[in-house]
Amino acid sequence: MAAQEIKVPDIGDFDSVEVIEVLVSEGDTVEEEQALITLESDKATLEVPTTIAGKLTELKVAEGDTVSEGDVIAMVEADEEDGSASDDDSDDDDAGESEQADDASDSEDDEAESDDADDEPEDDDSEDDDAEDEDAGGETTEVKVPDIGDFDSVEVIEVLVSEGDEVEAEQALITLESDKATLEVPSESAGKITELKVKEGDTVSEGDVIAMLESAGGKKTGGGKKDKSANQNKSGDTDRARKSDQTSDKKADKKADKSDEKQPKKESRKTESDSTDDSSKLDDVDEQRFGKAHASPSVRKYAREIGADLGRVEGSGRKGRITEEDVQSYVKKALSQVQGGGASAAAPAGAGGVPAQPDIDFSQFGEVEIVELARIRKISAKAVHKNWLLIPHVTQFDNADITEMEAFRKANKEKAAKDGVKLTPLAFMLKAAAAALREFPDLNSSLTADGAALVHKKYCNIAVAVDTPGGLLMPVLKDVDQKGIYQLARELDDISGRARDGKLKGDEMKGACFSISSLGGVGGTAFTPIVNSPEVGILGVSKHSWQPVWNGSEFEPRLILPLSFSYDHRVIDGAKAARITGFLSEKLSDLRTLLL
Ligand code: CAO
Repeated sequence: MAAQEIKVPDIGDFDSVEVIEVLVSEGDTVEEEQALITLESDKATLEVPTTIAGKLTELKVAEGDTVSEGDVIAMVEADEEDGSASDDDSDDDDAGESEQADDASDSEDDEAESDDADDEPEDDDSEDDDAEDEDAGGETTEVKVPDIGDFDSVEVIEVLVSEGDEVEAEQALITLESDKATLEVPSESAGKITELKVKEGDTVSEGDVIAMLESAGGKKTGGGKKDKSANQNKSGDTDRARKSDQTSDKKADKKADKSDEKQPKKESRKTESDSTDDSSKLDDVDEQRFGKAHASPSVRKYAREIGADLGRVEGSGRKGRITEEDVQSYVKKALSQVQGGGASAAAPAGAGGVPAQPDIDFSQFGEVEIVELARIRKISAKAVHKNWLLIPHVTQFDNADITEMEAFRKANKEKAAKDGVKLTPLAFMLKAAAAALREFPDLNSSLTADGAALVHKKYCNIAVAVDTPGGLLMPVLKDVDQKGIYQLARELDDISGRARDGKLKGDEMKGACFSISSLGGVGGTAFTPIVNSPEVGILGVSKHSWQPVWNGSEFEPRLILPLSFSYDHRVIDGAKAARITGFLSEKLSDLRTLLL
């Protein structure tokens, strides 16, 4: 059987379009409607499908070539069973009965569609004529969908402008996406958008008015006129395209579907836009980012079907194009993250784009030993991962001059020890933190689950990070504001000791309003502690050191304590955070202020 030419169909108002991807190879068996190549202009990406099923015997184009309507891109030897059909395709007059029926339904469909078009847009057209006439003296014109090739009822996936926007000539106003193409509809001239006639989720066809444009330069050359000539051209082009294009059952099915949809055209538009509003469907998909992703229409369609956010997928194709395999491996990774448990399982919805931990066989590089994580470490790993992902963190650094505080502590340390109290700087910090929680009520709060309100707490419980052999624990000291420094030091010693010995009770780690993590006994100059949700702040304390401080006339040695205050930026602003650390610094620098 002789191979048949597969040509570039009517691709609308474009020519010399670049072949950016060849999706098949010579010798491949192809299905009818299977995309063979992807074309990309500066405004559109579209796929050229084969019109017949069979064996691809020759490819006539390569990536980087440019093609126009009618160019032969490949030779396909039709399958035996498809032979008659494809013969029919190549010669409409020979069309078999069933295809005639298809054609008939096509033409009925077309008629019905043009009726539809007549119902609404014809009025618009006459208005348009008026508008054009007025254009000679007036300024507002209709911006219409231009010749978009062999497509109609194409979905508006993005509206790129708003009413009142000033636009440049050629600026894209909306993005359309069919199962074969995505393309932008530009404004033909500069001006102001006075009215938008479409919204995301609507479907449009050639000639539909998408916006009203108040021309910037007075006279408008008339998108309408150009559209009209495009329309006239198109009727010929479209017929030709139909003949050389597919009259497959698939298409007939699609047409049938369309005619079903078509009846209540406005209603179906509404439904589509309603479904766009369905948050469960597109909850995690950033539509703007999705729209900008570099991917072919079929990959876009595929991503939409499976709910993958293309904007998060890394493209491995030429110039970073996203392939179907890229989408698959993105989804696979996201799923393995959720199903695999471990720290990632705690990731909240919407954090699905976090790459999964790769499973690496390190033994290929040298000897290794697998050590199971302790139970506490596993639990705290989940918690810190969740908090890290959920909370927008900022850390404010500051210093406190604790020269006097340390002198006071040291002077009382021995006496305290006789009373069985280990007096460390942390007890003073607990007291200063309690004062800050009282002074800044938002610091002693939690966001409600819907993020719409703050729960202000009237009690003052502070958790302290304790380094234990099994991992990090956060026992809670209750009612810190009501206790003296000795008592706090005693309780701290007791609770941290029991934490290390694994003797804490469950409720001793609950109900904290705020946390302190002190690495002062260990070392370091600063760090960024992670807030423990639902708390909104945590104070990190590093090792104090003697530093020269200018007192106005000379440098003086002062004992400086570094503070690292991490906070939830949804609740606390930067300025307030700086005030909080300033407050803490002041309290620690002069303990007498704690009495005020
Ligand atoms: N700068 C310098 N020295 C400090 C200090 C500071 N900021 N804070 C404490 N020290 C000193 C103490 O004074 C003590 O020395 P002396 O005995 O001479 O007085 C010594 O360091 C050891 O103190 P400590 O660690 O026993 O007691 P503490 O009250 O300071 O801390 C506890 C108790 C439970 C917080 C601590 O043992 C601990 O586990 N710290 C680790 C916390 C942690 O891992 N945080 C990171 C979590 S991830 O965010």
